Amino acid sequence: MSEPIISLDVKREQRVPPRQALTRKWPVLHYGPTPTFDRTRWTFHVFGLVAKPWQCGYDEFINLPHKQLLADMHCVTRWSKLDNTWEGVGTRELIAKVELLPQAKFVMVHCEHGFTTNLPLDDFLGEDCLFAWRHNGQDLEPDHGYPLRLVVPRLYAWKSAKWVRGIELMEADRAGFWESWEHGGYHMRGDPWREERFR
Ligand SMILES: Nc1nc2c(c(=O)[nH]1)N[C@H]1C(S)=C(S)[C@@H](COP(=O)(O)O)O[C@H]1N2
Ligand SMILES: [Mo]
Repeated sequence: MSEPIISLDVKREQRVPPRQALTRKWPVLHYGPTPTFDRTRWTFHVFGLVAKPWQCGYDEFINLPHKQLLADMHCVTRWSKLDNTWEGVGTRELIAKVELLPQAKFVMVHCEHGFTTNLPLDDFLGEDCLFAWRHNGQDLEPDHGYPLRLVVPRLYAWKSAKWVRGIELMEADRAGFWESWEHGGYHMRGDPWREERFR
C-alpha cells in the first residue's frame, strides 16, 4: 500500500482549533443504539444525481483500492483527538464508480437507523476523506463505526458518520440529523477552524 495521506490539519503549527481541548482517550459519541452487522446482507448505495445508481456488498466495497490517512478528529462538544491513522477506501475512489451529474453539489450520507449528515461535495471529495473500517492498525470497534464509517477530518466529527450504508448526491443542500432544527441545528458545513458549530 502507498504512503499514508497526511491531512492538511496535521501539518498546521497550531493543531487544536479554537475552544477545543485535547483528549487521549477516544470517547464514543452517537445518537441511538449501536447497530448489528450482517455481512451477507449489508449493501452500499450511491444514488441521487448520478447517471446510474450504483450498489455493492461489503466484500466488494472493502476490496476497492485502499488508502491510509493520518488525521486529527474534532468533536463539536469540544474534544479533539490527534494523530489517528485510518485505513479504508477514498471517497474519490468510490465516486469514480459512478458518473456524477453536473448539478451534484452536496452529499447526504445515509447510515443505519436513519441517521444522516449533509456536507458539500467539495468537502466530501477532499484527498483526506475516506470510508474506513480500520483505526490505528486495528478493526474499528462497533461503537466507533464498524463495519464502515466516513472520515472527513477537516470538518467537525459529526460529519464523520458511523455505520454508513450509502450516499445521495444532491443539487441543493438539505439538513441531516444533527443539522436539523429538531436535533440542535448544527452547522451545514462545520469547519472547526471557523467554529461553524451551529447554523
Ligand atoms: N451514525 C452516526 N454517526 C455519528 C454520530 C451519530 O450520532 N450517528 N455522531 C457523530 C459525532 S457527534 C461524533 S463526535 C463522532 C464520534 O465518533 P466516535 O464515537 O468514534 O468518537 O461520530 C459521529 N458519527
Ligand atoms: Mo461530535
